[in-house]
Amino acid sequence: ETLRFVTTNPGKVREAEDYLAARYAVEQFDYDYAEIQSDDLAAIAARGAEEAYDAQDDGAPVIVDDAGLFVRALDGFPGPYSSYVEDTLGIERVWNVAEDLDDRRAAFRCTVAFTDGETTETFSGAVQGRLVAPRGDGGFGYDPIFEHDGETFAEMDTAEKNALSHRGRALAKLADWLAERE
Ligand code: ITT
Ligand code: NA
Repeated sequence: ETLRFVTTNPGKVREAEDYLAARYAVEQFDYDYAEIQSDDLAAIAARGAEEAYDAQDDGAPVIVDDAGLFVRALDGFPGPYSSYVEDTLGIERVWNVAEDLDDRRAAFRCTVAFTDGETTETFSGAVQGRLVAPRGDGGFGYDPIFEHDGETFAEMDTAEKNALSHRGRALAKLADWLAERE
């Protein structure tokens, strides 16, 4: 059975394979759903999943993944604006801002929304870390400046990142829920 992962980001699909490939053929669905203005990642993801579900023709289940970087000393900024900030400032300049902070703690948060047209469920995960000067060339997005236990996410391979990450935690909950429904 096909599962469409609605995202413009192939890095997310790569990370999801580990959790979903046993059950589904995971296909990237490069559809830009309307992100509603909200600071609630679960609300954004659930609405996005339902919109994308309706936009395909064959009724395959879909998932949407909405994530962000929340910097503690900046009251959670960029949070829901993480994508815009990465595209405009870029991670080097985010690091330049973070470098001037005494407290460089940050968290990644992720919500995955699943819908099969009948049931919509959301699953969330978070991971704490701190911002550092960029290191590593794995992963994507803010991974080079996010350090957890001495390693940046960009220095980890997919399995290591998944075992710790916001997305890995959300996907593990989704996989458990899917297994229980069978
Ligand atoms: P889609 O919305 O099409 O899925 P996106 O990359 O814009 O792709 P998000 O809005 O969820 O996805 O991501 C917000 C930002 O956070 C964006 O700049 C991502 O690169 C970044 N991001 C998300 N997950 C990340 C992760 O695991 N590691 C590093 N950066 C991440
Ligand atoms: Na997005």
